[in-house]
Amino acid sequence: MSSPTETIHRVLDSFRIETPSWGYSDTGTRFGKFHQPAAAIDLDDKLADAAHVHRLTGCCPTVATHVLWDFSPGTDAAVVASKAASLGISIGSINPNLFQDQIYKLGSVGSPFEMARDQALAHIIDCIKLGQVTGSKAVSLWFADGTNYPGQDSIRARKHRFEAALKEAHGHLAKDQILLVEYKPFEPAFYQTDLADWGMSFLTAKKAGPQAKVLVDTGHHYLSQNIEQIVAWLLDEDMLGGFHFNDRRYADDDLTLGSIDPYQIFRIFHEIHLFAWERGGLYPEIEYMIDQSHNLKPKIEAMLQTVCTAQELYAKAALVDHEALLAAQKKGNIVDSELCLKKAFNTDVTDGIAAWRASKGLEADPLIAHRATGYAEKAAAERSKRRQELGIATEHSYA
Ligand code: AOS
Ligand code: ZN
Ligand code: ZN
Repeated sequence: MSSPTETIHRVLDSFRIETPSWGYSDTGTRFGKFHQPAAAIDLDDKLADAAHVHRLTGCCPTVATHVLWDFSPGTDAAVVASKAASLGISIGSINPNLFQDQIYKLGSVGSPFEMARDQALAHIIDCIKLGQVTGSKAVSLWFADGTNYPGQDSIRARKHRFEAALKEAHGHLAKDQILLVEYKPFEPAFYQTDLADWGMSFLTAKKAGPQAKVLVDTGHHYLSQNIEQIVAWLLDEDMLGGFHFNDRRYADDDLTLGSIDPYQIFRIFHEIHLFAWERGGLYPEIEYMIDQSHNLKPKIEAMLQTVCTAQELYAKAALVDHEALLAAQKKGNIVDSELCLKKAFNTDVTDGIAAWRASKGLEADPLIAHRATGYAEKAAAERSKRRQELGIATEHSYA
């Protein structure tokens, strides 16, 4: 068995996590938005921030983009891709927007209106093409579709509309592209959501075609749901496509990963490491992505905190002694089995991760390194000025 330091080194070498463009800009709740001086204003700012995070962490080479918020009809995707490349990153998952246009009032591909369904499908196909131009692997689908009242629409008819649209979309994928199908139990639909849980995403993805997989957003479950069991089942069925990482206390809170329940994320990672160990160290291809809105925390600090937490929990989960676990399970020794997990979770991996960072020429602590660069202060000064010139609302001054 390799030493903890070697294990940490090995697993972190192949661990990549994608940051979301929307995590760098001002976002809010449905009650309002609080502005931050250093928040990104446009796509150039978002790319610069994502590149800065990658420079400090060495494990965030791609940035997820949102079509509409990042790419408008006039945007030249090839230019965006080369801008990203010049900064040392690339465009990651493409996220279509199937929920903001007025036409989507009753849904997108699930809408009873053919006009809305056609527009939604055309938009998904455009996003697939955009992915081909930018060299992105994943087109990540989240649907706000659903109904608010019993009887509003036929649940089965909506299911069929989804199946038809995703099958059609799948036909447009290039060989190296994947379609990720996300689920969410409620919000904005409050009676019935068309893709409400992993089973619905699973069946819809299966019917769409072999390049479609399920995306697990850690905030998209009912309270107390066992997410690692879902992960284990999806792994076993070769249907786990990726994650949207965040944490939650109540609903889809989009809080910092591990801020509420780090053991939950550890248990998810444990299922992945165990799966790979059983296959002789062969890890499945999984897109690890962050989906958070940093409404109150400084954006870049929140992103760095998230990435570091993900690395820490991924490293800890890799330290589970799988042989000892298997032996304890075979004997029916519940306490020893559980202790295998607890022991790994309680291991301090700070030095091991710092050693990994040093071997990559990175500072031991990306957050401290970020603060030392003065990047946020410079961005705040420049972006505040630009906001004023553009007439965009700015933060409240308590002074
Ligand atoms: C919405 O709740 C989902 O988590 C989406 O994945 C995500 O927040 C969205 O795609 C960003 O627009
Ligand atoms: Zn999500
Ligand atoms: Zn969400």
